[in-house]
Amino acid sequence: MKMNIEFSASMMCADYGHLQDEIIALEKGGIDSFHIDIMDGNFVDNFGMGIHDLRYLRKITKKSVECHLMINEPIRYIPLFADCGADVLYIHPESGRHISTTLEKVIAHGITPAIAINPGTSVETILEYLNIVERVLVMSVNPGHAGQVYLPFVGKKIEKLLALRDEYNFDVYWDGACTPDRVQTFAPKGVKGFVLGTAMLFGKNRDYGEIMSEVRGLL
Ligand code: S6P
Ligand code: MG
Repeated sequence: MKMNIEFSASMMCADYGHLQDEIIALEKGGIDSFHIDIMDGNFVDNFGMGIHDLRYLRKITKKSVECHLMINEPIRYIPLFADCGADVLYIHPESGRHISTTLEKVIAHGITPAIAINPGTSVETILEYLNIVERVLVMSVNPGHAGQVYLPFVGKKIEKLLALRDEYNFDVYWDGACTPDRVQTFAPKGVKGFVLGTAMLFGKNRDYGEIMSEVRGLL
């Protein structure tokens, strides 16, 4: 039986000269959702996408739009993200003082609560949050930039997290340096979804549909 895996396009890697065409081509190519990397130049050493990008995407697509918040004190901005139509919010445990309060606020605004963990953050650090979240986004590269090298020690952490799914009821997602062979290895283990960026989807001069059907063919 085919696995039902969710593939999300990392829009930070898209061609900004033709954003609407990109969204349409990705949808036609079979992408399941859109991933927006929001950065504040402080939590990470970069500026990614922002609230205007979220508003624009929300206007163009009916698919799920998830926001990965690489910003300090995200609790301050939950109503703003709700107002702009975010479907999922990924929160980093290092980004504020009261992360479980932040996650409860996400739920109160009707958004899917999710946590994102850096390569250097342990499963133990986020254990209690597993009682609250529906998803854990495992970063296989450090946050802040596309096109980085995969950190292989993250694989062990993914296995550890997967073993906790029944007890805590959440799904594991992958973000960073996602290649077809990593999908082929980790999807059968139980990873539910993958964020696709420059390693596999963007800047390849290939039809998105072709890439997507190739990767789905591996499952
Ligand atoms: C990194 C960000 C990611 C990247 C994605 C890019 O801070 O959270 O979502 O955009 O990893 O993919 P790739 O294939 O270039 O690593
Ligand atoms: Mg991301």
